[in-house]
Amino acid sequence: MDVRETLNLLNVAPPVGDMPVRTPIDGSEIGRVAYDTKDSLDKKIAAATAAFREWREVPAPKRGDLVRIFGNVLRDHKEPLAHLVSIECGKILEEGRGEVQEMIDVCDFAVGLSRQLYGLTIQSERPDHTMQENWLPLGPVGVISAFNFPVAVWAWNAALALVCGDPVVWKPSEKTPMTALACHALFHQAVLRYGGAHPGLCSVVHGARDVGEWLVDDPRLPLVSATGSVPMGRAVGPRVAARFGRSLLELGGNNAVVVTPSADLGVAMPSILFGSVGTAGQRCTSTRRVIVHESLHDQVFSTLTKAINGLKDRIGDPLEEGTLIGPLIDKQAFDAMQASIAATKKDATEVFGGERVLADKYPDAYYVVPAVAKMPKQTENVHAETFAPLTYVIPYATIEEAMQIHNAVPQGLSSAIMTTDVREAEYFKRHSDCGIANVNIGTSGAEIGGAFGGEKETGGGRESGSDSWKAYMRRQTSTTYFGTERPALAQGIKFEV
Ligand code: UN1
Repeated sequence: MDVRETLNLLNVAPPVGDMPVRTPIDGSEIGRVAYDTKDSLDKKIAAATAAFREWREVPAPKRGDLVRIFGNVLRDHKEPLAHLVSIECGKILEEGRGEVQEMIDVCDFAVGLSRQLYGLTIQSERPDHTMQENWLPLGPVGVISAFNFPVAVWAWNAALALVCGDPVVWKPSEKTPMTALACHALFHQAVLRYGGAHPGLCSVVHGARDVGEWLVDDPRLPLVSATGSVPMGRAVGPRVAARFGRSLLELGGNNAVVVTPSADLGVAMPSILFGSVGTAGQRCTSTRRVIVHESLHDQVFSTLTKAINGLKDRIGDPLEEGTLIGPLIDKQAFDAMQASIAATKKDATEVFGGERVLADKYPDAYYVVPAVAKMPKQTENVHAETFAPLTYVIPYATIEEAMQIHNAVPQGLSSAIMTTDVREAEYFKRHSDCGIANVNIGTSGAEIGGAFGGEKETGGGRESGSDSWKAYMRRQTSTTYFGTERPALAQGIKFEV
């Protein structure tokens, strides 16, 4: 784990400041950064506002050129950036690579969009009139991102915002500031190759909650895109709304896989395992619940726990080849997991795993055996998201009951059904209340091409693919009269003088 060398490869000067940054791999300090003050944030937002005045005038396909170059810079630096992601947030290197790949993919997607951003033509009710709907740049976008996808989620926002004509002011999680600096340095390289751009086009601000609040309250940011917990979203949403800003919220998930009697378990179990223990259960799309037909309850629980048992020696340093489960982000995450397990023990018939491992080797880091709880039914404890590997296996009798259990939680991000019965699959898609509903693949690991996000307490936002770009632009309806007579009024109104 050579942080300095990795930063060198990414052209990042080791940052200076007094706020320590720690790696969850062993809890050691890997550097220090300086937090922004109200004044430095104000200057960055002012620069973004100035950059907007220039950038909005650049034709969208030319804006796409910069994003294309950025995607290529990312391709050239995929390995060291993935390495830094692993070091800073603890996900295994392979998943770090996947995260950088998501950045590259969304850049490609945004480049294509830069020649689209289609509006509409609308038939007018009046003679010699045309009606159009145009999409125009919105303004500087504030992005608040979480530790668990420290670079991809910013890229989803930034690549789209940039082709839409919007500068970006990014506040990364205070747990992962170094990867943000690396992205910023790589973006700077892209700007140089592009031939220059306003320095306020992309900026990074560091800090804790207060910095986030200043950003959220700033009327110069017409859109705030925030990823994090439900309590965070509850704070952000109303504050942005109070100033009539727009927010795009990606909050908690409580994602379930429904396993029906017709499921092909050879297809189902690998997805359930990856969803439950991959990224040490720290994805917003992680599988938290397996709602399984009562005839398979014992079998699915024992297959899952046996698989996890077989992974015990694959828990460890995420940079090491062969590791499949890295550490939790910090002690707070570990304590929250232990508290959830203690509460679950009252409701569960059996709880597997959950214990801390490797404490001798890494006294300041938190590695755990993923936990699985066998539940006789879904209880109140299951309604809360625990951002750690803790999966509940819950039985159901009928598909209607499965969906009732499925939809009973307050979150609505991702869902999946394992079935070979087309009727069950279609019933599930129609009744899942989530933003994502998969068939025979798990809840996590979405591609960038689809709109990503969820309903209910997940916040309703959509990012990355499909028409998510519309959040980064403002819509304008435009009616033009090209006749020579007195123009007609709509609705046939006569106003004769
Ligand atoms: C997140 O956990 O915040 O679908 C994002 C997935 C990833 C993104 C997760 N593509 O699991």
